[in-house]
Amino acid sequence: MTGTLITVAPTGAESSKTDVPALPVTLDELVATAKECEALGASIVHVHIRDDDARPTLDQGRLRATVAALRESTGLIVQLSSGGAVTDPEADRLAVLDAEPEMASCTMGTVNFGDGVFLNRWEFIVDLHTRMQECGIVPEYEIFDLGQLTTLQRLLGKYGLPAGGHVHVDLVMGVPGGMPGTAAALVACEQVIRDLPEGTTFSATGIGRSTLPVMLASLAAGGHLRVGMEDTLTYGKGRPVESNMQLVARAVGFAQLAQRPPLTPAQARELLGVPHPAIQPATLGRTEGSPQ
Ligand code: KMH
Ligand code: ZN
Repeated sequence: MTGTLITVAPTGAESSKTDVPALPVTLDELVATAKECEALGASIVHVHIRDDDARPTLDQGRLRATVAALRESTGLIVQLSSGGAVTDPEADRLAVLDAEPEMASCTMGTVNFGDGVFLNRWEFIVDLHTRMQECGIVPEYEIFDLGQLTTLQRLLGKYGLPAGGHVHVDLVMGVPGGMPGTAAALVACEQVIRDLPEGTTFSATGIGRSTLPVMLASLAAGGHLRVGMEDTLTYGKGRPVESNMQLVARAVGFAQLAQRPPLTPAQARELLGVPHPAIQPATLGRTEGSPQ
């Protein structure tokens, strides 16, 4: 597979709508963003949701409605965040899986996260991994520091491969408290990823100003890309990001320059071992002029 998997992480749990008016926080905004990003070349959407006051929430009803709406309107792989916000309790984070996404994130360790702590105890990691195995949800293992790759190796050795049998890792680089967003750190991770099960793939995202070096390093090292306003709010020096689409379009451009064009959602499913969705996107099988 020579193409590039492009994940869009449009919202996150850290930025406020007041500070960042372009952040998609309502279901309508999220769905519209997802559709546009899919048209540009994204194949996965990494989802955090907000409540009526635009605050991060893991409300079960909203999560289910979000999964249904994204499936209805897009062909993207829907990946719910089980990380939530640093304040979310473990039980609520585990319950995210009850919303039956095709994928969910699964972080491999505790990390200082700016002024907060993103807590991921070993027992909780095991719970997430084994619940996802039971439910047939494909994990994306989130890695904030080098040693978390060794934790993943231990997890897979003790509890076996994830649903779908394929291991996919996302390097989240440049979080204040985690590994730096540099080419050197990415290469160090890539060396350890070689010790994971054969065929393991990785994507990478650089927080803030590390977005460009991480994107370029990932493409050069054979990795995939995650971009979006969860991770980056500045497009260039003194230039706020206008939209998630702007970030996806830039990633698509770099991927094409690297001769590794974006994978379609169907190709991404094949790569990651994600089954085709039970509910077909509404656009499939629709002929021109048929009712919407
Ligand atoms: N919001 C961070 C505390 C994930 O989505 O799994 C955790 C996070 C990771 O964003
Ligand atoms: Zn996230």
